[in-house]
Amino acid sequence: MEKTLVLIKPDAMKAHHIGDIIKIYEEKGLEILAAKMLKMDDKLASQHYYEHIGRPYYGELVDFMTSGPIIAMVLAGEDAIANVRKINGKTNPAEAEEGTIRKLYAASSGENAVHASDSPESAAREISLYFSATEIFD
Ligand code: 3AN
Repeated sequence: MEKTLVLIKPDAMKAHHIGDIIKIYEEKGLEILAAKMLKMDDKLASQHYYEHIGRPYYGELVDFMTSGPIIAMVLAGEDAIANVRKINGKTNPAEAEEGTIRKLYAASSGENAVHASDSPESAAREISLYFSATEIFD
């Protein structure tokens, strides 16, 4: 069983899609090992998005991600990292496949409803930013 970190971003939270999004992951067979609601601050944003520091959209990205509460989850399943990114759809919702979360619920490349880790290294790093070992029920 592989683990991945998922965030439900402020746009999807404000649009009341928490339940819709979690239902999609559960229906695809993913197991929720951890979950919490929190507000990202500038420090957590810089840790989470360190690879994006200096990119033209970084300021906008941090403003958006700190604009309201988010939900962080650890999901597990076979090939969970690739599988969840497929379920989420492409970064730009205009390019996302039908039925993906971003096609259904995202408005733009910036405000795109969900985040998921993109590699085993990112998953381990990102999970540890949000959860201690005792908060993960595996
Ligand atoms: P993904 O979330 O699909 O892995 P990344 O890692 O390329 O996409 O980007 C991380 C986050 O940075 C995106 N989820 C989005 O919020 C933001 N982002 C990426 N590209 C853009 C862009 N061109 N304009 C605005 N925000 C962007």
